[in-house]
Amino acid sequence: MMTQLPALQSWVDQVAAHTRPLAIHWCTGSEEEYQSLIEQMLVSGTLTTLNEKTYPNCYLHRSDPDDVARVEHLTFLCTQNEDDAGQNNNWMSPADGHAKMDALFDGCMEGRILYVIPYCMGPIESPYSRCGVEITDSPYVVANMKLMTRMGSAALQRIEREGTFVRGLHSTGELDPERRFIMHFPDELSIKSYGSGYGGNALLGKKCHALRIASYQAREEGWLAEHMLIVGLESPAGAIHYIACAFPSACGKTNLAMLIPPEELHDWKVWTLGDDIAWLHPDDTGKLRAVNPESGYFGVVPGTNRKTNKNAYDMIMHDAIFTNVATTADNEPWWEDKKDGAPAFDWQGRPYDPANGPAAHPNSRFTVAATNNPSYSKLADAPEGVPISAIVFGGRRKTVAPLVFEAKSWKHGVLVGAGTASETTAAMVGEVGVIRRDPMAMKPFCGYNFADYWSHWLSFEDTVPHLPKIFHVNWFRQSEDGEFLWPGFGENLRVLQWIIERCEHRAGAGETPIGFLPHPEDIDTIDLGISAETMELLTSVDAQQWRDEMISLGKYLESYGDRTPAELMRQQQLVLAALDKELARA
Ligand code: GTP
Ligand code: SPV
Ligand code: MN
Repeated sequence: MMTQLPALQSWVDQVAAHTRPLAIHWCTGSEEEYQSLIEQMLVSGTLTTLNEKTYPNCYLHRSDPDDVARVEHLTFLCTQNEDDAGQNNNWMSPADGHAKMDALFDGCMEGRILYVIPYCMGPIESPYSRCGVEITDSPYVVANMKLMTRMGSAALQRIEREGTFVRGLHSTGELDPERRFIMHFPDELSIKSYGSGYGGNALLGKKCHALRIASYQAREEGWLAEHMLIVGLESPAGAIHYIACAFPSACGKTNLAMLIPPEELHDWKVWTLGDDIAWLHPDDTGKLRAVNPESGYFGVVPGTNRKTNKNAYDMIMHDAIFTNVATTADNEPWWEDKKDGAPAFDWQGRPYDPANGPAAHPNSRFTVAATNNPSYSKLADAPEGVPISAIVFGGRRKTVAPLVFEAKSWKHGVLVGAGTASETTAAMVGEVGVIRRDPMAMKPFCGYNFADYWSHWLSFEDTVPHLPKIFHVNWFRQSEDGEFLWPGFGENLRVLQWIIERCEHRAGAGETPIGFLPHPEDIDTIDLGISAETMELLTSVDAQQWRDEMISLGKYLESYGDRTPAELMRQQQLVLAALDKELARA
């Protein structure tokens, strides 16, 4: 008996009988365990060392070239009733899902070690936290889970105390894209993932548990599990506001969560709580509070440099795992826009040749513990989380969406979130740069029907008296020749300052059909070198273009059928009517 919890022991025994591993290892989460896994992976070739002088304790993993991103087309939700999964998910019946996965798992761990990873998503002592156990045959997954989550003995103790846990079963299998599935059984609190070693497909505590399963539970229990960063912004006067921002994959969460104030705003301080996932709970003072279920980052590498984000650049110079980056002649990791060094070998280990495409894979990733981040908030471990002043939605839009606007109300804010659209990125398998609807940045991650999800969001107005204000941002507006019009990164604090001042009822804005927009002068652009025309463009909206946007959004919302909340359609109609009025006047 490795655990005092019979349900856990018997599940592990059952899985072992089915997958037939060479041995079973129960993870404790200790440093020694981490180091011995690293040693073992260096021997097997799963990892290689990087330059030990400049990148101490950093390792490179080169994945199978066909296993570099999330696979949304192979990710399923298995509920009794297909409608409960909604058209936002691929669906299979639980019986079929189990049958398919059980056939794949049969004997799949022969010759491999089965690792049992008890983990706690959220601070170990927090009532908001939830535990799980991942079984995997991948030491790379164990090492990543160690950096990213609170895993090991303390989590096991909590699991034994509580008796319930999410069961995640994972095997890298043969990495055959034809035999690769990620299945969720929310009613059973279980996950089965086969055939991929990539982050979101394999680190089951992250997207599978903390978003898909957790969102399903959150709906039943009256909270929200969201694809959001959490950051604390401390003004020169010493007031701290916490905000939670939902941007789709590879659209700037990690960077915003670790923002470094520009010179003009150097007396602001920024504290990172989380860079990818937020669990939002109503508290007994009538506010929404957030905890980050994770304790590390699995972040996009390309684009990280001393100028865009020095903290992120420094954070990944020690005690990090790199996946699918290139290397220099000095064996340092290299990636596009690093602005330092030059690639000698590409992400597949071939001598670098531009004819083969980018040196680092566009979705190459770093894994680090959050404690590597110099701006990691002391409150990240606070059981009670932090109160949220504003929720910010956003996406990657070359055109149409202005730099920032504020929703008129909570209900309108839910429409704004539901209407978020963004250009696809390399974080998922598929074409890049195609605009798609990504409501609340949860398209790949909502564990139930989006129509029910919007109703759930709307319901908070009845139960939480002091809800955050809702905003929408777009850092990615481009000129006709493809240049970003807004400098982004640290300069985004200028927009966040306006958001906070709106929360404090101090900043100016103009009311428009789409919400409150800042006038150009409401945003501090001192020393930014941005032209008046550009600011005018970024802080205005083309009524005709937004009307088209609203029409297409209306069709999208209606495509969810009877379940779409009438209130959401009403909000869409209100915006449309206001736009029509404005267009008639013009
Ligand atoms: P996931 O981990 O996939 O959920 O992504 P994320 O939302 O955390 O994205 P991240 O911050 O890693 O940024 C993704 C890419 O966008 C990187 O290449 C960044 O350099 C780039 N990026 C981030 N913020 C900005 C910005 O404000 N402006 C511009 N132009 N690019 C940005
Ligand atoms: C994302 O794709 O949104 C990520 C990376 O944060 S992964 O964990 O692989 O999903
Ligand atoms: Mn993400």
